[in-house]
Amino acid sequence: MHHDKHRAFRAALSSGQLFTAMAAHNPLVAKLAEEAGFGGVWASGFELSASHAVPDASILPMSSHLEMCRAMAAVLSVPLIADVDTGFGNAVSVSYIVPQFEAAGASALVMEDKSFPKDTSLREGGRQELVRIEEFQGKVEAACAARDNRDLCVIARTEALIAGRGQAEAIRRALAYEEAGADAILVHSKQKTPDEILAFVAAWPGRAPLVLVPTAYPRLTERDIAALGKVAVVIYGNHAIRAAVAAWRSVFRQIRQDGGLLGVEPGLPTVAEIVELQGDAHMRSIEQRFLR
Ligand code: SPV
Ligand code: MG
Repeated sequence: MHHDKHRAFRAALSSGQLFTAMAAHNPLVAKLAEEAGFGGVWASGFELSASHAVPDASILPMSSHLEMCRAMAAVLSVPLIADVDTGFGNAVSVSYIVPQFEAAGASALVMEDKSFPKDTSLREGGRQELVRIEEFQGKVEAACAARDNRDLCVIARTEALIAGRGQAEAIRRALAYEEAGADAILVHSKQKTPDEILAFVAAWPGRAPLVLVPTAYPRLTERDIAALGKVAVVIYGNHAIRAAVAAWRSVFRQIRQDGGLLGVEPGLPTVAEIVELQGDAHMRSIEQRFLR
């Protein structure tokens, strides 16, 4: 059912064209991202945690991440990139979770080299502890060995820059993860300018394509990233939940201010639009065929 999407994502890694993925945390948001023309969807742990009003710090169980992925992949015809955080434990844990995310329909998995339980990357003063390089190589190898479909991509994410360990350590780690079999390397930075990431990309001596998450340095555009040549994927990490929070706050505030609904009505999608997004046409066709 998901094989075409897996093939499409694997092909995108070496296509020479930048693949774009928008964050989502539920199937409706995922469908809207596809509708807007993103190449794929990022099943963001940050967004999932935020949507439960808890920190992105290994607090929600793996089953919540898995169910989000299953539900989103079920409505998508573009690839889903699953954020599996640290792999929810060690290489043994990874060996057991990879088949589950594969069965859920993920076309790629992103696993980061932080220790479990993790803290979120972009928070000021976060607890950023990295596991040993050899330990994470074992986790990458375990992920690659545990997949059934060879087109399922394993993306190793280094948090060396996030942890303040510098470019040399980030490159050392990324090369070690490539050697362990990673199909691509995600390198994350929380610097407010693109300089740190641009320096990493320029210095990257590996063959594996790179993945960037430009949340902290939004001035770097897709055109800039494509021109770098070594980056295959850009992930927009948290813009769905931030857009939603802005919209919810504004509409709720206005209804309280006005003491009624008339003021917000013109700016909202109609109920009919939401019904359509629910897949109403499909249910109507079932009704016609089978309800007697
Ligand atoms: C996420 O969206 O869950 C990510 C990206 O992992 S970040 O929050 O920037 O670490
Ligand atoms: Mg995450």
